[in-house]
Amino acid sequence: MSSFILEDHPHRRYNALSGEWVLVSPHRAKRPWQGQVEKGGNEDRPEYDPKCYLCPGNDRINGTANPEYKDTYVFQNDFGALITDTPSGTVDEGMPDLFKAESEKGICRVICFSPRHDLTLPEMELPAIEKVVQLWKEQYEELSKLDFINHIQIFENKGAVMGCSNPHPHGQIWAQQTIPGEVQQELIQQEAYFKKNKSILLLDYVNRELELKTRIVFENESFVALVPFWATWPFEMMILPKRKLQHLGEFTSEDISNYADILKKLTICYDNLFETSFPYSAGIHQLPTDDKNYVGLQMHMHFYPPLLRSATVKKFMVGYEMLGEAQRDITPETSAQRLRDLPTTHYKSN
Ligand code: H2U
Ligand code: ZN
Repeated sequence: MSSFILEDHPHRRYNALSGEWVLVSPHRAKRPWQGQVEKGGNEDRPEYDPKCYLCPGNDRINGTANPEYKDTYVFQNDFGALITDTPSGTVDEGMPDLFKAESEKGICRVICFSPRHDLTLPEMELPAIEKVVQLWKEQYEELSKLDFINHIQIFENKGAVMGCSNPHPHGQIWAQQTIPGEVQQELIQQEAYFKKNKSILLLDYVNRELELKTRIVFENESFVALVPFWATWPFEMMILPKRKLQHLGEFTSEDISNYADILKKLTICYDNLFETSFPYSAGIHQLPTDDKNYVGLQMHMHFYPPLLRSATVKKFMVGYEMLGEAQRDITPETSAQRLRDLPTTHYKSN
């Protein structure tokens, strides 16, 4: 029997950030793919859609009119999952170990990235993307001052396949009282790592990745975009800072430009992969705003895209993944190589 190598043999990889494992089956990815690689439904959208509730000047569903905004625009979500005036309380159905319900307060906002209905982040000019990053920073700073807000989740849900209801380029912010589960888990892992190693998990990680180079896709002076060692989704990526950074409030003007730069590069290569507007859920994990000291925490952005083989063939997290644990065929190293090999200009601009 030959000796174990990652590229060839089934194995499990540990996600040091979440504490979960993923089953990797590279021998299956070696099956030659002779099927078609369909291109996506690249519908041409107008710059302005009179029926879009996010376009400048249009009425939203509740009748409020959007201003004639020129770059970004943020408003309170008219159907927010969280509201500010929830009455405080708990319910336990008489058995507190089995039944726990706690009231939750929060604020949900929608951010339009551009007045242009037809654009997405990779198609926007760098200065326009910088304005989005600048707005994220301002929103984090503003919401962090509210006493009842302890966690701020900035995210983008892109593409109909991800349940996004409107192609107008936009993201969301959900700010709330409690630190949500995914973030709690990552905090526990990062603090435990710091306690053991006296260093920051994601900084140690990115420094080693920069030496190895196998999973790096892009880098600039401040940030690295890579396919994590423990990636679950076929083309999952992360943006990581090269130095200690805990939240957007610490961004210098150079960081803002460099963040816009890496966001643009990453989203262009995603679109180029299957020559389609690449769907994903992406979001920034950063310092909770509960005034606690999280010494091991490093901010980062996750990109979770569902596509596997073409603009229409997605990876399903079903069966074994639902009942056992996540599984992938193509290795993260192969995914990174494929993403690195793509042209750096957007396919639509050719
Ligand atoms: P999606 O990323 O899920 O498409 O989010 C769009 C958000 O916009 C959604 O959360 C909000 C929805 O509640 N929205 C408004 O706030 N006002 C509207 O008039 C329509 C949609
Ligand atoms: Zn629009």
